Amino acid sequence: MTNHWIDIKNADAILIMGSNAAEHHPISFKWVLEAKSRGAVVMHVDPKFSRTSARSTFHVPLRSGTDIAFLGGMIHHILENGNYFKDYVVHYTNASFIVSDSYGFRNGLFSGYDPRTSSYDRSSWSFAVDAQGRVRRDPSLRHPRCVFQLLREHYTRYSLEKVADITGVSRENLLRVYEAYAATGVPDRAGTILYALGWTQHTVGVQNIRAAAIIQLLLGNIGMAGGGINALRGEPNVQGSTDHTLLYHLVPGYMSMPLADWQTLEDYNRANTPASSDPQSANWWRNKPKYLVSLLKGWFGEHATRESDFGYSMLPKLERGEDYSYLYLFDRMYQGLIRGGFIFGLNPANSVPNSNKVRKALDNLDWLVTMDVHHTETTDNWHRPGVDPAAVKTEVFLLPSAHRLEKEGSVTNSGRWLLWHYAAVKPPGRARSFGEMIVDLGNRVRKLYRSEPGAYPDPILKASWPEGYDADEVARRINGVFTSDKVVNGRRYRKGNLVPGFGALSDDGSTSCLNWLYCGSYTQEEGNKAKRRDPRQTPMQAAIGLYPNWAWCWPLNRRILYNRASVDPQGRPFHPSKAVIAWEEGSWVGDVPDGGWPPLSSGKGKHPFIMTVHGFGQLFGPGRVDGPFPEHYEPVETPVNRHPFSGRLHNPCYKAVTGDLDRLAAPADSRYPIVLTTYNMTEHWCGGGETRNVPNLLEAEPQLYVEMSPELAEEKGIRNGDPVIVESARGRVEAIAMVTVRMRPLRIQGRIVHEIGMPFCFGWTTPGCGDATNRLTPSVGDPNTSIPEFKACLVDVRKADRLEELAR
Ligand SMILES: Nc1nc2c(c(=O)[nH]1)N[C@H]1C(S)=C(S)[C@@H](COP(=O)(O)OP(=O)(O)OC[C@H]3O[C@@H](n4cnc5c(=O)[nH]c(N)nc54)[C@H](O)[C@@H]3O)O[C@H]1N2
Ligand SMILES: Nc1nc2c(c(=O)[nH]1)N[C@H]1C(S)=C(S)[C@@H](COP(=O)(O)OP(=O)(O)OC[C@H]3O[C@@H](n4cnc5c(=O)[nH]c(N)nc54)[C@H](O)[C@@H]3O)O[C@H]1N2
Ligand SMILES: [Mo]
Repeated sequence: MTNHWIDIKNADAILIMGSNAAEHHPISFKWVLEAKSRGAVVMHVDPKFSRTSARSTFHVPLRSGTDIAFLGGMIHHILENGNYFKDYVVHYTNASFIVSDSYGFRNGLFSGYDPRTSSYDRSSWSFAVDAQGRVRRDPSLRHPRCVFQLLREHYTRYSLEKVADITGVSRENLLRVYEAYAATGVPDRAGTILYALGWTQHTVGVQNIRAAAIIQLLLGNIGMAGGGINALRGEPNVQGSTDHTLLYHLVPGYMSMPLADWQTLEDYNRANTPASSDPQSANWWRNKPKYLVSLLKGWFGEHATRESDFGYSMLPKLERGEDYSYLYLFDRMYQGLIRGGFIFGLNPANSVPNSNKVRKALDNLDWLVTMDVHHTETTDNWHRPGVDPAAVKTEVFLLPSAHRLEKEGSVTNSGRWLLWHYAAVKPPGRARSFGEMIVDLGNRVRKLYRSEPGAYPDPILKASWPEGYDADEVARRINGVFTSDKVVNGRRYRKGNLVPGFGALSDDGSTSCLNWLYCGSYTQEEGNKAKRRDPRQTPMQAAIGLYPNWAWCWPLNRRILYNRASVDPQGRPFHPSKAVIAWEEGSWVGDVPDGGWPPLSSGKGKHPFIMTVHGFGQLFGPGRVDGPFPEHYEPVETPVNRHPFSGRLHNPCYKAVTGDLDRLAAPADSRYPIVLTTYNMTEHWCGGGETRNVPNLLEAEPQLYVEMSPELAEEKGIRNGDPVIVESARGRVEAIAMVTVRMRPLRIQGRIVHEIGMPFCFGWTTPGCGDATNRLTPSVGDPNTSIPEFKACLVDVRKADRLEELAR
């Protein structure tokens, strides 16, 4: 989230799209309702009517996978009706930048596309520069090659008629949302966008969010109280684990994983440290070498020296273009390329797409170590229905592991707050926390390497590895310490002292830090700030619900990101009664400003979007692999075979795993005419491995069901409560029909398209509840993130004569 939970109450308009916030993020929704009671309009745009819709001002159904068309129409509406916040757009976004002549867009493809590799050479998506190397700008926004005009041109194609044709949303409903939301494009109103999986789990997932960013920048809603783009994160601590890198292509703190073409630290820094010649651009990532060297110090301790490139050579290097996300991992496993592995608190046999294939892939392992609190479809894979356990070679270990209530540590919430959790009870029996198991395992491997050195022992033996696991010690290492005595800002620090903030991190080896974003969370003076529970605030902070002394948030306890965009160039808040920061008597008050420089008008200020090279919010965003402007493309499996205004039906860069079990339906495939979307459920948690073992939750939601409209049910001769079979090109699933007006038939390109919805939390280890919905979903994903397209695929549904799975 750019903002945080409480801040939602400050919004005048709330667009919830791609999330069932009321059911899956009840704390967010508490603040949504607070905003509503203060007069905010709350809009839910979602294929399914849910409890979120019920409490919104209104709900608008749309076809899964068509959000860019919907949002593109909104961009068009904002530009045509002049609803944008002109001063903000001119001063703070790249609307005025002139784009180089090499950039182009034709018939659904941006310039630089190579059909052989299905990827873009992005060099043509650049800006025109002057003789000093500075980007050319036209603040009047009239230049035909300026971003503003190219944006207008791109989205002129998204007329109401075309958008209605794609999304299935009526013109009236489109206008209702557009008008209500565009009304926030004035200085003293703010709108927020709340999204989650309904946006990310698509082959255009990242571009869905880019489209939202464009809208928020046009309306001047970023940096404002009640504004922002707010990802409602999922699993407890998914924010923390992303920050600390559960993703294969990053190292902690959102820095790139080394690639094979960057053999030395110098290569890495050259490729990854952006340069800006504009003195008014903070270009924050220019500091990356300091963060990387401090990270290497954290990993390799005394072995990280300048002479050894701080241990950089010991890091594994990825081949450019190789994908190690789980779609590809399970494919490699299926191909027999992986011999063994560890699975911690994850139930891929249920939660990963095309789970028939995933289950077969697991059979190919020689050994598998699982760590869970229960038996799941993954831990017990070799007992699954229709399989002879004796025929599966895998040796499986199930290590009893502590439940989250049985261990202490920090959890980072969606608002980037670090919150310390204490263990409520000790784990039973011999169960231990993941941390303890990993540290112990690491030490045993180190011991083995010492006694019988294998190939290349260095990364293992030279790692700065603790003797035992201690959450507090890890928190200190994450914050970072000085590795030699040092004076910073006139203060003397001793070796081993905690680093006060990332401004003090250095690339000379004098600091170690496991995550620069968390630097400042644990200090000499205040200790572990994740433990702070102090409600004090100033009246200005109280006016917007900011609690700066409650816990700590990254970066530097800044609660609202890009908050210098909430003030004019003189430092005066655009919205005085909901000011986030203000320049008063020579300093900033309110939230922690993103950079303490004086206001821009002083000539010594910096542009507010400090994480971008130039310092401007990116309407034109050349950083994504699939285009600088979001473009509507159909899901990989789509009920239509024609794009109403382009020659490209699909995202030309989408990721797909190919193999004998990765069958896909053709566009408008007559065998699979129905759109399927999948979702979480209030009463269960994700794959259900935990909640199906909680009797009252299982009693509340005992069985896999399919939500379908009465119109579709009638067409198929299905009644509420009937057993049905849902089939895709990949699998077949039994479920109970839930006939409900919550699902609506949609009019798409002149004909009726039906969409159905299913939860994915049921699995065969719980008798009688049904089995994985993910046997239906495809292994295709977003080209930037490889997140699977769980939210839209094609199926057919028919009445079943006989129950098998559900009767088991
Ligand atoms: N009780 C409970 N709470 C949970 C979870 C749980 O399992 N149970 N899971 C947690 C986790 S890990 C996560 S990631 C979050 C998930 O939180 P959410 O993303 O809110 O949950 P989902 O149910 O997956 O999907 C959200 C909505 O997206 C809609 N949708 C589907 N396709 C589209 C589309 O193409 N466009 C749009 N606009 N909407 C679409 C669905 O109809 C659904 O209403 O919830 C977390 N909270
Ligand atoms: N079709 C479809 N598939 C999806 C999604 C979707 O929307 N549609 N959503 C995706 C998303 S967003 C997510 S996050 C994944 C989730 O997928 P998974 O991570 O596979 O599912 P979970 O059920 O959250 O948990 C996995 C295991 O962790 C165990 N566990 C829970 N708490 C603890 C604990 O405290 N300690 C230990 N040791 N173990 C514990 C549980 O018993 C469970 O077996 O599913 C993804 N899959
Ligand atoms: Mo999730």
